[in-house]
Amino acid sequence: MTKNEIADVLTEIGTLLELKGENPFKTRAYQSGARVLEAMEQSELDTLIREERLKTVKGIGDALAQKIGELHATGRLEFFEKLKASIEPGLVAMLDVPGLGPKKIKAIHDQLGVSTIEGLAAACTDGRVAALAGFGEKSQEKILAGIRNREAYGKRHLWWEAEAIAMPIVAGLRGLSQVLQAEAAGSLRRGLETVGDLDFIVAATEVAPVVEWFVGQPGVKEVTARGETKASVRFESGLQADLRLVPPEQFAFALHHFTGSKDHNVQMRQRALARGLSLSEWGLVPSDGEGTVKEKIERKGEEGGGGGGRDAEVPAPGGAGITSEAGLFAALDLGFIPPELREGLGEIEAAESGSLPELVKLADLRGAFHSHTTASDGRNTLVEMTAAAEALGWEYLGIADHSKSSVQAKGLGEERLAAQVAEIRALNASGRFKTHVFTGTECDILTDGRLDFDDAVLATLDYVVVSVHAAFTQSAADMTARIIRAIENPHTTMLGHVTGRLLLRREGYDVDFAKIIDAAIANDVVIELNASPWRLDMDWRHWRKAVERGLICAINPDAHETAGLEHVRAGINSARKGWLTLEHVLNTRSLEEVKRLFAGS
Ligand code: DGT
Ligand code: CA
Ligand code: CA
Ligand code: ZN
Repeated sequence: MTKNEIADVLTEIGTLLELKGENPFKTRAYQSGARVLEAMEQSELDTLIREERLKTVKGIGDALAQKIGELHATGRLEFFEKLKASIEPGLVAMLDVPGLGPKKIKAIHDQLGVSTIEGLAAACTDGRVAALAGFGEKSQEKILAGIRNREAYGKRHLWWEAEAIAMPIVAGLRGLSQVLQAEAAGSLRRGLETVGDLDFIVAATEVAPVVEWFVGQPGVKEVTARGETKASVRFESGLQADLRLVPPEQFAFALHHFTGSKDHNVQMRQRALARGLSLSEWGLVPSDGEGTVKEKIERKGEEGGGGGGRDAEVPAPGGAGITSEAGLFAALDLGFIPPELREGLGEIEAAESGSLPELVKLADLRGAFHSHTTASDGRNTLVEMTAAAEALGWEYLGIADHSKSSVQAKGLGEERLAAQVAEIRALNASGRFKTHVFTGTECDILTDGRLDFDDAVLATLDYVVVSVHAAFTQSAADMTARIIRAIENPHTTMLGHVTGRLLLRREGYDVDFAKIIDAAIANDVVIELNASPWRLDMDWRHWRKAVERGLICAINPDAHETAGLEHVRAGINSARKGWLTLEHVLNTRSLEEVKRLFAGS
């Protein structure tokens, strides 16, 4: 295990011990042990363990050193497994309810005997929670709202997490000897920020072994359907997946249909009808107005439309000669529409007139701004982050640690910021990495729209990201005015996470997007597309119109550890869904160009 993974386990142990009501010194030891690890470099930890010197580090005692060593070597810890098993799962689930920490959960459990989410909801509804010391009406309401949200949110999953489950399945399917083609379709393929369920489409020579393999995948908790051409499963995370098996001649049609979206499909079908054709998940056939679609498809099969069998269970394909989605689009006089654009928002018209955008792609990115280091709340050092950016082939990396008002995130004051700037300049001058590091800050936008640093301090930096991190409950008018005031500061380079939303956890604050976008354009301020899979903020639905008006986007990883730099993959999805091309995205530009831009602002 890496140091950050070990730190996660230690933090979780601390939480679970708190949930059990263990002695606070003990729980705190795990939490501070986690912080100590986070502040180290990986290589430092490796050395300390190899030389058996870990327990000499301040904040790490014998017991902790032994556990860290075990996790480092084996990736497992028996103590942790036993601890998890000793706690009722309902109590652990309660940790996900906003407003509930381990101490409160323990109080509820001890005093009301409640150990499930359902029991907790009931105890809130009949007022028992409010009656507990330290709770009250307000927190009872908040807990109940949190449970309701959890139910609504629980039906969807982050794209990032869904993709991590889907990728190995697609690879595994492709590796089966009976499989000719396999793809993940649905909202995952369209790059939507959250996914309801996974949809796999497979063309195979034989069905049974493929279904067998699919339902036997690790993490499958339940097989919810199992038929001749379809199987559905539910994974441990609650995510469900449909597998559909089709004969090879139908693959392109099934892939297109199950990629959706529904709105896109409806428009495609209308377009086909206008050409005297009937488009379905099985094929493209003449719609001669006689009989049902199925009969027509079968008739088409008899005419030899694609070599399909006459078995009534397996409709024969139409669309003779069409073997790819590109072929399908071409048959309807359309250019290939990338999956991300298939939302029924004008992509068919653009494909018809040949004006589809050449969408920005991962390989276009030459660097990124907005990453954190151990100086604030990041979990890798400046050097580690730079090495990771270099490994990605990036020409530049922007550091933007938190500013002093973000106390919880260890925000930097003026002195520490100056020290970091010096450290970055020295690193650049040393020539140790090919990647150039830009000095920056993620500067808090204070309640009234002023910035957390004086102009003279901001002037010492290459660039300035400004973000809201507190006082989320302002009215839309106040929040909009606050953000615009920050945009109007001459030192502001870009605006961070416009709404502060956390997908499936917290709605963003209410803002007037049009006003903020116009202010950004007027002040030459870039708006970030925060690529953290939990944020993807500003939302893709706003980007197309914004860049048409002249806004520039930065796809910002908001990385808090080296692995977080890869979040730009999620950002690219949203950028593509927002119709963005290379010209619209600041971090597709060369180092020299960005340097010039920053020098001029
Ligand atoms: P999700 O799973 O809620 O994130 O969204 P999708 O888009 O993956 O939706 P899903 O899994 O229900 O169905 C996959 C695709 O199948 C969907 O994008 C379009 C197609 N589809 C499903 N139901 C219908 C329908 O009633 N009409 C049409 N035209 N297409 C449908
Ligand atoms: Ca789906
Ligand atoms: Ca589905
Ligand atoms: Zn932030």
